[in-house]
Amino acid sequence: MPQDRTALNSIALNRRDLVAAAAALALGSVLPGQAFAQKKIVLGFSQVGAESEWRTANTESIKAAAKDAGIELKFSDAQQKQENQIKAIRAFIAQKVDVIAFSPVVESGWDNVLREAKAAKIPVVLTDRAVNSKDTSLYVTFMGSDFVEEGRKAGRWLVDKMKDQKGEVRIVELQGTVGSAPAIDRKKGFEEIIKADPKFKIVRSQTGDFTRAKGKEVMEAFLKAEGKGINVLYAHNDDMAIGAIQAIEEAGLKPAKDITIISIDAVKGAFEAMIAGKLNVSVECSPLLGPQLMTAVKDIVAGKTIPKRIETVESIFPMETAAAEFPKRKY
Ligand code: GZL
Repeated sequence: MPQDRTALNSIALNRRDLVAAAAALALGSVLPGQAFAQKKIVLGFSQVGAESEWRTANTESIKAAAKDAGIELKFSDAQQKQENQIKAIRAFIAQKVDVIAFSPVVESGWDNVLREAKAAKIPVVLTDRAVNSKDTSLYVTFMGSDFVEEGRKAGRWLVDKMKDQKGEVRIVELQGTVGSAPAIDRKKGFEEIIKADPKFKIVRSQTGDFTRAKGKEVMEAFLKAEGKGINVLYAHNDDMAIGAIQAIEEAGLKPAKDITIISIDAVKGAFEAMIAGKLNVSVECSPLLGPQLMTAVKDIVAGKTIPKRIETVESIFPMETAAAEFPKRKY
């Protein structure tokens, strides 16, 4: 009577399993279905808010990249308030996350909470925006754009556009959030370039807080004060430029023709405005930091050394290139 084949098979299977498991362990690999529980990395992320198209794309990039990387993401939206970010960071410390990352809404006021993270031995990554702390041991790396260079790119484009302009070039400026790194640095880079020629004059400059609504409101005030005396609008982001375009049209003027408009981010709304002939140029500021952040988080947890500064490479898009570029855009 042939022995019970099923029983024979199951013994063979078990033996084979044992050999395979031993080999897998020896090789450091893990068999499907026998994955040994590896603790998931937990990342606490405090986001500025949801103030602009750029921020939305940045949040989407971080959430998608965490999922792809198998990292557990604890995400907090600070609604553009520093006190909410500080609260979130303290909560991450209490939860003993593996790494904390955040985009600081403003440059200053972070030393105390970052010292608390350091005391708790939780590494911190700055994404998108920097802090102005003198103690650079309070964070492992700062990854994001060079905002001063973005401002220089905007200035160089304007100087070239106006090279044959003889008279005064009167500029109004919509600044980003007061005290934020992008607002401080984009102003600095732009002024560094235009100061070479005294014909360029910034006649009005005020914050629009990176939002469409505030950008429109402030541009309405500029138009009321300056009438037809505005030649150029320099907006620190596309959302404020798009709000300002509405105000310019409601004032009976032609955006990008009566008033040359320069902005920064190069989000979808900017390409749509350029294709419609209402925005002259947008300097790229990529929000797609998610994959780089997750790589850095994994490297930090693995004990690897990472550069103190990881800079995103970016371009500039004048309206003449917008239609061709738009289909290729990822945000
Ligand atoms: C820049 C980012 C800025 C964007 C704005 O990296 O911090 O914040 O330019 C966003 O659109 O609100």
